[in-house]
Amino acid sequence: SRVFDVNSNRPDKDREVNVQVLLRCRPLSDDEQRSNVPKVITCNEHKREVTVLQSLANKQVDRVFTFDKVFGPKAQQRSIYDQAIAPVVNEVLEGFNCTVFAYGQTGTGKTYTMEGGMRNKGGELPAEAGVIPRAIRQIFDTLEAQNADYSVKVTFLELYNEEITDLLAPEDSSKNCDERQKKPISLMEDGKGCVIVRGLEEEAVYSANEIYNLLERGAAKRRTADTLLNKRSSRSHSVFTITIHVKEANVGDEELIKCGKLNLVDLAGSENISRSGAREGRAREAGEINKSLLTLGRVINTLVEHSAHIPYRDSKLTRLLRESLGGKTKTCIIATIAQSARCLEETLSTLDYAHRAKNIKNKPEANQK
Ligand code: ADP
Ligand code: ZZD
Repeated sequence: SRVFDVNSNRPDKDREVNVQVLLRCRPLSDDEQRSNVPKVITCNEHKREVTVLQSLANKQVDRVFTFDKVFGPKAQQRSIYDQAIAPVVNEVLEGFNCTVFAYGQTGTGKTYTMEGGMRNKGGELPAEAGVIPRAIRQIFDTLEAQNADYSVKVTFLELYNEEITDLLAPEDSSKNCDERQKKPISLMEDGKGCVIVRGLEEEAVYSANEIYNLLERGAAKRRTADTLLNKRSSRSHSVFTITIHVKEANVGDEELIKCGKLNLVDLAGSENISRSGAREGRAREAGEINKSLLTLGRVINTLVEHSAHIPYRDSKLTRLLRESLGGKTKTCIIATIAQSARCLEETLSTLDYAHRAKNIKNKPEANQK
């Protein structure tokens, strides 16, 4: 029996869309260039192919992977945004929920892609600005030009060791550092199967500049946490969410409100769940197993294998992003890799993971009230 969507009279299957998977390869760093490490990656943007090639006496690797889009080492922040992310943000403005994940080994450019760097202050966005600041600008530029009533809210959280930190929580100077961190944040189900993050600061914002100030607060807070705990950033996930409500023109007596949500997720380094059993054993002893990242991988596997039980509930990250994985959200994954032979093993594991994720299907639905 086929299920029909009452709104469109189309078979349910027709609404299925695959997760979009993009691949970005960063250029060699100055250090890598100086030490003359061999490159093992070639990107063909036109054919959307990545080739991994290494010929050593005792080890041959020659593999080709195809993705929805491929961005080589010369690709600029702006061109990735314009080609791959701007269409996603347009969907959010049309009332869809969308999620962009960055996945890859530490040091391959997840944060550079999602956040970017900041050279000059104020006014224009720097050329190094990443997805988050560009999405904010596109959203406000569009909303301001539409001349409609709208509201924009943002949240910014970090998930480390299955604990959520609110990166936007205002500093309370009357409390010491420990107490400040202890504001309880919990995940709750709302009865309709949606997860709500309770205790999270949700800021209403009225201009792109106002959000940049919040980002600064968030980035500063994260840096403090970083110095308190070494290597935290490679093991933590950060989730920036922007929610938009737009009041469309009145249709008769009824008010039409479009609501769209954009999640921008910078995942922990993929080396944290390396397949090597020995490494996992040692990591587990050190309490370093990244439950959320491990569960994300399992959720992807079970979705792709069409298994009956999908272990969403096994971690905070997968509870939080459940709708993005097999649900009603449109999802895009940016897999990041480096060209260097030194990264080969992790690169192959990232490419396999990303390639498998191409098979996930979602059923996006616009939210209209
Ligand atoms: P990750 O978040 O995956 O650990 P980062 O975003 O911190 O990696 O990137 C590691 C370093 O490489 C940073 O210094 C960053 O500025 C640089 N980098 C990453 N991607 C690029 C790129 N495409 N072009 C230029 N520099 C990059
Ligand atoms: N990647 C930098 C932050 C870091 O790791 O600290 S770059 C962008 C998105 C989310 C948070 C911060 C930013 C970032 C920034 C830097 C410094 C102060 C505020 C914000 C940024 C970069 C370019 C344009 C806008 C914001």
